[in-house]
Amino acid sequence: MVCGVKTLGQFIIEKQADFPYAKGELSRLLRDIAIAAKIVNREVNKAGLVDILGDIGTTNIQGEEQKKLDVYANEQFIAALTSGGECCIVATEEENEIIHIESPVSQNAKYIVCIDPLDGSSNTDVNVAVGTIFSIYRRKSIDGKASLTDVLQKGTQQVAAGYIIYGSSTMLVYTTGKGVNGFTLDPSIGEFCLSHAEMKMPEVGYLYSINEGNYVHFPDGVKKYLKYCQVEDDATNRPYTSRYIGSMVGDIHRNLIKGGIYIYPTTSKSPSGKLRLLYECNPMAFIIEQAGGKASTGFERILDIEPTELHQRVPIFIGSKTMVEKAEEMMMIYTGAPKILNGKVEAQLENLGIVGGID
Ligand code: AHM
Ligand code: MG
Repeated sequence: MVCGVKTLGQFIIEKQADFPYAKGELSRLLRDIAIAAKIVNREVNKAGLVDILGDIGTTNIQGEEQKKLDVYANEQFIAALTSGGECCIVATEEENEIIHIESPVSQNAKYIVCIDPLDGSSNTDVNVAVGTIFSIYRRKSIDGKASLTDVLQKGTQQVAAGYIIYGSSTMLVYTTGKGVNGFTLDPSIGEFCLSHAEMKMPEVGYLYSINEGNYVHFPDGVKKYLKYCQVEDDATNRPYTSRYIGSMVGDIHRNLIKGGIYIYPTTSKSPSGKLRLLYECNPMAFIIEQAGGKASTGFERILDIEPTELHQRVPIFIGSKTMVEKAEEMMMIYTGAPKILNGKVEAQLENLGIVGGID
């Protein structure tokens, strides 16, 4: 081992002391996820070489059935969580129903994992960063078989959350509620090594990330916020820079490091937004809050939402605290209750430096 390098495994064991009653189960669960991530990383990296990108059901030159990477990633994470023994239910974005893990080693398992195995997978065809997002809860029920009720917990109940970004380098970033740490995969030793200790998101940012092609479908609050981002104002360093990959992990990872906001709002076409509360929004919100940022629906904190369905979608505004707060203010004024839309709004609009209409 190279002197001075701290691997994810070493770090996890060291941090186990933060949880006085921990018996190592959570550490082993994180280790299982990291192992699957390395396998998925290998396939993502060689995807172009082996033509793994073909449609499901087609046959490759070796006569093997092709699997798309998102299907492959889903299988790898489920397999790792099944053999690891610490997880009783996996809920994955790829499956309609929860998966009960009933292997003999999992009989006393008390953790629930919600996972988006390969987010932004439409980007794999074009060699752009994709990611895995995961969220870990403790089951609430004491005995018997864990159920959907154990999965539908508020984001505040997460015991850990993280993402893996398969990019120009591969990183695993996670939190257990005591700050955020990032590990870069060193391919020469096959280990995630601590590279970004105690990550903090800049409170003020200058990047905004949103699919602006949907502009006509956005609520007025979002339209007004975008105009705010685009207006020239030297004092607040506007106009801000627009950056959108279309891969949530990539966009949020960049904004976490540089400062910025990522928005996927409701649209007239997707009235609940696009992104899933359990697999995407809650874990990202936990990480970003732990790094000093903020995550909301525009009106309420993401982590406070009581889930009602497994694949529930919510709008999300996530990133640097001051940017999210400004967007929330715009949502409250322009998309909130109509009684707020009065003469006072115009005055606030002027204060914000917005000139002209929103269309
Ligand atoms: P997916 O889970 O089907 O990959 O969708 C989630 C992705 C996010 O990573 C990304 O930010 C967003 O969808 C992009 O959506 P759009 O193409 O509508 O901008
Ligand atoms: Mg996704």
